[in-house]
Amino acid sequence: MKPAVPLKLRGLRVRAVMAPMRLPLHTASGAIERAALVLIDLQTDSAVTGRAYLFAIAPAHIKPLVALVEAMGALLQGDALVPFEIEKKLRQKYALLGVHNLVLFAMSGIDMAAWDAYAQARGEPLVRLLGGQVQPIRAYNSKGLGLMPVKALAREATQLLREGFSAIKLRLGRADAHDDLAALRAVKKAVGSEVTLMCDFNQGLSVNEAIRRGRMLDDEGGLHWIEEPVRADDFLGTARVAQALHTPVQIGENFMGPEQMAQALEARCCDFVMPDAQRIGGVTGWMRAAALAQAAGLEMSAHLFPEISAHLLAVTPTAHWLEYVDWANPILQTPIKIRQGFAHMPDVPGTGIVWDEQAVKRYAV
Ligand code: SMN
Ligand code: MG
Repeated sequence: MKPAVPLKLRGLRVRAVMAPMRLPLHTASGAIERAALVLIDLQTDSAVTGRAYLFAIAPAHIKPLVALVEAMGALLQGDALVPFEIEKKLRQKYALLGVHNLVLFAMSGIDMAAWDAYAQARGEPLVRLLGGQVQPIRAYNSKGLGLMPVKALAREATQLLREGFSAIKLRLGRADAHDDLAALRAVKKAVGSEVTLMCDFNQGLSVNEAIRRGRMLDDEGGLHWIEEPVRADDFLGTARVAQALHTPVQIGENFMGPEQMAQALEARCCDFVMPDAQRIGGVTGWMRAAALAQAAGLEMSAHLFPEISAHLLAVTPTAHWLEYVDWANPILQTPIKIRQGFAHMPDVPGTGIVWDEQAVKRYAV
């Protein structure tokens, strides 16, 4: 029997793991070799437990992130499990500290776990609860292809396509622009012209250098988008870059909530947007961001979190690409399935996130 609704929030259990990554990620703004994940179990007054994970980027950020989620859990204890009300309360309580960065990550994690519980309690997959339907979502393989020697890049690119994808993303932003060009050429040569190829500078360039390198990439051709060429919150600078280039400029993984995305759209600074569930405000923030993208007529992709992003893109009017990484797979009972370049969300109640408890123990920190 389904539990009575609304449920009440009994507490949050917060744990952390350092999960192994099969391919490390070397970006222009630092390397990631293991996945620092914060796991949230949102316990209710019924048998339902909502689950979500956050990506702390580096081990040093785990402690403060866990502390924030726990502090918010204490504030919410006994409250009704109503995601919009939880969001309203947390935004009000954290107004003086500022709803950005780690605070916003913690709020987003709780929001995602709350929606998971909310959907489970109603016996529906998240996508259906949001008014959409279970469907395959077009995905690119975003693992690997970091700042590494050109020979290894070509090999890795073909290997990534063999996992069932026809789109991949190359990290750029080497000290010398010609080395970026050599990397792009090597990958293009290895994969052919049928493959969709994105690139990501991870905020590594100045505005002037981004225009210079972007023009070089324009001349070379074959890129689907140029991602985060300059500092993520420099919307005026990004706008100058986008205006100077033919290749679409993509940003959005660092939008801090829909309110900051609105500022980026106001500045008309990019051609595509790709919010990140952990920074945009979870499911609640994503739905607001999706409306902004629709109003602006911009294609919207997702950054990381493929398990929940698949549900979210299925209810995004201008849905574009899902970014596939397998970083949470080592601790998930049923990782999201990829077939012929599409992510398949599971038709089970909630998001489908269930921990492999033995693995969680193995990688616990
Ligand atoms: C990225 C940034 C930070 C963590 C993981 C991945 C990268 C991406 O910018 O878009 O994949
Ligand atoms: Mg990126």
